[in-house]
Amino acid sequence: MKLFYASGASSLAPHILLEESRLQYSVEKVNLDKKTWNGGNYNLINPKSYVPALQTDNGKVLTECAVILEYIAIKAGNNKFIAKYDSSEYWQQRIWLNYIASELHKNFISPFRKGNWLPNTKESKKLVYKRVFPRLKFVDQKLNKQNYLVNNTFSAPDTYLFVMTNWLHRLNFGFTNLDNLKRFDTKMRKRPAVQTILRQEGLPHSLQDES
Ligand SMILES: N[C@@H](CCC(=O)N[C@@H](CS)C(=O)NCC(=O)O)C(=O)O
Repeated sequence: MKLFYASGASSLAPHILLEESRLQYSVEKVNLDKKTWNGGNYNLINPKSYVPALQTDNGKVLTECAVILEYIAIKAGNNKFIAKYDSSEYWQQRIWLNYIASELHKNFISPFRKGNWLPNTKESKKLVYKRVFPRLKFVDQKLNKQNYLVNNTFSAPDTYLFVMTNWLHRLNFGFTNLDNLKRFDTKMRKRPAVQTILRQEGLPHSLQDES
């Protein structure tokens, strides 16, 4: 499997899950400004023009972070990162994947930027915080007395949620009134796979704070 990623972008979630899974994989860095990668035009890989994209072993290209995470989790086997299809845990995990994709991920994106980018001005940051805070607060309440989203056990959606808490750091939003999320973020950062991938990806691709 080959993951197309940009440092610190949502592709961080499948990158971490691949590392956790111990499946064989390689990565290709994408330049989101130029839409290029080592092999040329990135839009030929993903015409949607964003990361993540995952090229499977049979050459298919999968897109959409939540779907890629489920695919990796299924490939990893043993229901370790995604529960058995149709179990109540499975549906809870699917609900979280979808919630993070539609209610959090996209709300972190500023309408004032070209492309799907995090906000970069004081005004746009304010607006984004206003939109993400109530949704983050909901997650925070669900994490009360829980280390991870479903059954207190690490699974695929936790990697996606970690991208969101990582963005809280990146945007200097902090964790005021989000104590459980802060605990989650700290816990995730202790996982060896998370440490390895954060080190490998290095500085985020786009955060040039112009405020
Ligand atoms: N719906 C997509 C959104 C992916 C997305 O927004 N990716 C951002 C990085 S987090 C990106 O590549 N933006 C580049 C651009 O739009 O130019 C998903 O869930 O995977």
